[in-house]
Amino acid sequence: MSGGLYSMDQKDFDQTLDLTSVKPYGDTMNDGKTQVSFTLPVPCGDEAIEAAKQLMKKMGFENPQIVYYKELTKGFTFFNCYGSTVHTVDFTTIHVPKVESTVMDMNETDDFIREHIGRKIVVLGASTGTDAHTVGIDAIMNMKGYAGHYGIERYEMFEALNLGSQVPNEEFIAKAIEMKADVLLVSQTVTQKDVHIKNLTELVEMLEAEGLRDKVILACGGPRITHELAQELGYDAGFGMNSYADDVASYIAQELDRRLNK
Ligand code: B12
Repeated sequence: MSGGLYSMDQKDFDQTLDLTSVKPYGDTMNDGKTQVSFTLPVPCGDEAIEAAKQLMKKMGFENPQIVYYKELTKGFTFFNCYGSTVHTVDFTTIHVPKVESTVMDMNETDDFIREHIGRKIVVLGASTGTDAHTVGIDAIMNMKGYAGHYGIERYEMFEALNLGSQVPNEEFIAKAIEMKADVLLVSQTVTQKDVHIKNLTELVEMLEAEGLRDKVILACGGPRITHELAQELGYDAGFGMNSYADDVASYIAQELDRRLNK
């Protein structure tokens, strides 16, 4: 994203900004000021503070300051640190793959489906595998909605079922077959030891084995999911933090239209 709005607004703001070598901003442009927090598995004390400072320097921070530290439990110390990073990035060369669709509100999406699909779209959602987090998938599907955005259950032109959390992939697929689902929505929150990768990949492999993969729109979401990762794992789309039902509902409607009518 080079030029355009950014350079105009920012030029008025500060003449010293160079989008080809951007670094964090604290008090003055290009000061690199950054806040970092971490825990070291060492006893709380002067040696721990010195270790944290040395680490900050190795991470590329000049003038490291430990502004807060506290023993978490015996043998573990938590730190808040400030420092000035020496590193920069070239903002003008950044390209992030994103879901390509026009975001519409609930009524616009319902109208779009009536006009282009002519029937309700069947959506099945769940937080799958061992993942116990329900709030993300609820935010997308729940009738009451989330942060002012009604969930997919509220839309007139979706028939939606949310199976909740810890749904095994076998059960998820069996329900999808029973409902003749057009769309499968998978939520994954826990990413420790890459458990999400294993689970998301397993679902794709099972759908392929059942001959179902090409018959559904398959999307996943979660705080550490990106569209790029989702596509790498064999999904049609991925939605990360700050995504809402409007985003995914618009995408589903337009993607199904592309598949059925183009
Ligand atoms: C609430 C919570 C819990 C609750 C969950 C209750 C429930 N019913 O959901 C409980 C206490 C059960 C819990 C348990 C655990 N938790 Co927890 N939990 C959280 C917490 C505090 C909030 C999560 C949340 O609700 N976010 C709000 C929702 C709205 O945001 P979201 O999920 O990101 O969803 C949005 C987007 O991501 C996206 N989205 C999400 N899903 C989908 C799906 C689709 C299809 C689409 C389109 C979009 C989409 O849209 C949503 C709206 O914008 C987070 C920390 C945090 N502050 O985030 C930790 C956190 C997620 N938990 C964590 C962990 C480690 C666990 C446990 C493993 C802890 C343990 N050792 O037992 C267990 C997991 C057990 C299991 N088997 O899964 C870690 C995960 C770390 C990691 N990288 O893996 C976190 C980050 C805490 C931390 N800092 O360590 N947890």
